[in-house]
Amino acid sequence: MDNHAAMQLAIACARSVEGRTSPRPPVGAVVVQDGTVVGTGATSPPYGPHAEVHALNAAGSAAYGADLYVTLEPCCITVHTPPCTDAIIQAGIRRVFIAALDPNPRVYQQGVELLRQAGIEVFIEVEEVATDIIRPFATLIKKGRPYVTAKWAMTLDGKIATASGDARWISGERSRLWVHQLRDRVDAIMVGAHTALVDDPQLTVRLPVEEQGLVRQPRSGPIRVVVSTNGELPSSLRLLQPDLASGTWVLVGETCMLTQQQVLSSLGVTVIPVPLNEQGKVDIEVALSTLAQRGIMHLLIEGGAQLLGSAFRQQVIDHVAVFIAPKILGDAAAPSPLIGSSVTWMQDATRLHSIQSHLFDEDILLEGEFYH
Ligand code: AOF
Ligand code: ZN
Repeated sequence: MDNHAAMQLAIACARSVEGRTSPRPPVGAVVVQDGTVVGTGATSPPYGPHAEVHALNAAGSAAYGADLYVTLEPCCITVHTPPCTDAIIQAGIRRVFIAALDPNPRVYQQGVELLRQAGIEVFIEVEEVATDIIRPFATLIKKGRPYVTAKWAMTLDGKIATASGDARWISGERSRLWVHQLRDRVDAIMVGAHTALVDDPQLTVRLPVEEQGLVRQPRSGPIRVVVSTNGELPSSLRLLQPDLASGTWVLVGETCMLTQQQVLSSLGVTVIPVPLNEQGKVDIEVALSTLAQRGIMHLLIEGGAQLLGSAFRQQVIDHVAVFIAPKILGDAAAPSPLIGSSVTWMQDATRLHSIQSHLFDEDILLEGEFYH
């Protein structure tokens, strides 16, 4: 196995635990002795061993004199587990290949330095994918809020539903499968109260085994989050049914009637009161830091227009994934994906960067990052 293949395997290990490690970064590690893989590992859910420790344990004595490929700079601190740098040194690893430095200021470059001081050769070969995988962790640690992906599907004329609210389905089956793969990588999925009412979504991951594309460690699924300032949600909603309710959080305004909060709690959902913004709605920035404190590292916002609009205005959307379906509604009354900002000149429009596009049958998926 060559360098490149070994790092790709480490990346696949990291990917297998995306959405399963929060608030820790998902990391993959591979130990290679004489061109043969002798151990692999991925970060455990909090607070089991880190990826490197799993890989070294799997390799056992074969780790002595071997190379370690790791998607993130090994940690050199004790938070919940002992430093990986110690384990690497003790195992007698000869060379370490790293695909991304740790954005945690307590580790950044210091993990590398410690390994070098111990006489280990360290190669930092930054891989874009490895950087992408740790973006949610980097956002959490630097900004104290989750990394936010906004996703929507729209027609060629930029509509997300008909004027009557019908949105099933704008995009095709293949696109919708991709959305379930995305849901499988995030910690929580958020919608506004209006979307919860009109669409009555489940916000669960539904993936046929053959479509998973990659082996993932099992988990109970992403947390479902509904933002509802007044907390008035009918108990008939699918998100509030007993099978889903225990994993559903409702962010209500601090002004939400206590009796209303009790109604929701009695259904089994977690009710989280959040201060209001100047418009008298749940303040999205405060909501996000509350979610971060509860361990949400990657949040997917699936609509609607009001919620996405306020997230956009607060500049908390990091990543956008938009499906464009080859359909036209042509109705001025049909809703747009995101509302509430006005820009006079095209040159002032907010632009995405790092654009990627894919074709899923007849739909285009456009993805990108915002500058900030
Ligand atoms: C690694 N390998 O698999 C992960 C790392 O004790 P914790 O889990 O809170 O982790 C402390 C820090 O270790 C964490 O903030 C991050 O910088 C790094 N995570 N490091 O060597 C891993 N998950
Ligand atoms: Zn570690």
